[in-house]
Amino acid sequence: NNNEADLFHPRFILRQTAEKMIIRYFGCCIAFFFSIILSAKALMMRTGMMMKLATIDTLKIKVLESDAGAALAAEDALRERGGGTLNAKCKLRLFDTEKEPRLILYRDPSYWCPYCAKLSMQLEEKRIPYKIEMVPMRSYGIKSQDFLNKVPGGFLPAIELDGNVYTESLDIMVMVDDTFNGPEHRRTLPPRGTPEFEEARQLLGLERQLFRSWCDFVFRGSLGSKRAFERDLHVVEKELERGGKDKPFFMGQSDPGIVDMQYFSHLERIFASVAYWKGECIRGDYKKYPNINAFFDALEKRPSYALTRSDFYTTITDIPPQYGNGVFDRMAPKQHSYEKAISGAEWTLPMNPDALEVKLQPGWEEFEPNAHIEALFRLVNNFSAVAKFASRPAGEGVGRWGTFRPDRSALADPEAKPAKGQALSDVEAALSIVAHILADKLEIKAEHAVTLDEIISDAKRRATTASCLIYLRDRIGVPRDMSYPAARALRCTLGWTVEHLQKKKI
Ligand SMILES: N[C@@H](CCC(=O)N[C@@H](CS)C(=O)NCC(=O)O)C(=O)O
Repeated sequence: NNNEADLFHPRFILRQTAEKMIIRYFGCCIAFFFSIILSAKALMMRTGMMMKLATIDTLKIKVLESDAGAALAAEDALRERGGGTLNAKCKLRLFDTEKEPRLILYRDPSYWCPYCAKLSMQLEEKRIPYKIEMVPMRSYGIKSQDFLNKVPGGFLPAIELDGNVYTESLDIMVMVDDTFNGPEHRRTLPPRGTPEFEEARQLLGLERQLFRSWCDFVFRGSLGSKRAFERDLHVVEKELERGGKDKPFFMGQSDPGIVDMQYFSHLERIFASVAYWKGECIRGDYKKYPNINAFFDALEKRPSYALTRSDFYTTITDIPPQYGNGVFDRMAPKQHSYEKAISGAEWTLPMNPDALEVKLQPGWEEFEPNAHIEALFRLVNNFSAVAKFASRPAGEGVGRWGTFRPDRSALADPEAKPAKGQALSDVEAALSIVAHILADKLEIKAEHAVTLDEIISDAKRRATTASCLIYLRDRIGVPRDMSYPAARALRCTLGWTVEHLQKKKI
């Protein structure tokens, strides 16, 4: 009796509605059932991918089990006792003696002071036992009253020899060469009154001239300054021609002397600044500057220099508080790409082995194979301090030191306080993922991402953690913290982790 009239019969409507409800109800149940199965499966998959994070202590043991990690630990242990090769953390250099050193070198903790670097190389090359006291340059912190009582002007470097304090690096180097003149200490300056001594004096003058024309070119950019700088650099290039391949140092020598020491630290700064601000490549251009490049190839093999050398990023960030900002040559065809490369455009994973940044800085090949181990070793052995340092943007005082003070480094926050609680533990968690990626030889695995997402899922916490990792990434200093290849491995890993945190949680 399904005629039209019945369709509006209340019982019919009721029956129809009940049937619909039953169908809907069962439909919902089935959908609900399947959705539970699917999400349980997804959860199981995610949980399966989630790493059971090894503790930092376990990673410490793991890194020590590798040959490269064990070698780093052994070298650090030697350094503690005054032996081993020089790096920025050394505080005692004994050169096989057991006597208390007569000399204390006061230098900046990061090798950012070029005058400290050259004096340090002389002490190493001459194998003079010495102690090292670290004193911050004014752009990075306040000097102790104790140091200011000794050196009222506060200038670095300074030395204390048998209790007397001396300043002015070149004067110190000459005095040191005269004082430590026995057979166990190679001479670094030709004897006075000889033509070689006169030649050395002239070359020292040429270095000052190059220094001035570099300052004029890079920091003032005055008219004609590029030509003047290049002219001086070519004179230096010509001077280095003398000894040929076997004797790549000034005055045709096979070992570096005071003249070489006077040159290298400013040349190092010249290479980085001219690439960054002017788009010109000097180190690495073997065609145009074969002798300057051969000089550095030889220098980089010397233990007195190998681990005190900086990278371009560190140099271009430590130069401005000392010298002012460079003037960009926007017309130079390569300036923009060099600037981008040096300031970290490619700091992410997977690492690009052909990155322009790497091409601009040759001579680190020895450190490249174990770069990830070196970075991991430094990170895990200093984990809690690194995490606290990185957490500063979530703590207090970041930016206060450098605000309205161009003479102070914008990257330094000597008075900043680390974060506590959640923000600090998030940074620790993110850094622990960074450590795992390094331990996995920089290979990104799904579990790295999933684990990070599980631990830090809240958008605000992710953004805060990302800002902390950026803070750390931009403050890794070469040679202070590690070699350039290790710093690059760590910067790239931090870069990837930041990018991941900045993506929305999936
Ligand atoms: N003519 C001096 C120059 C030394 C110099 O300029 N040192 C800078 C650092 S690169 C310095 O101590 N500046 C004060 C400071 O930063 O505290 C020398 O050769 O020793």
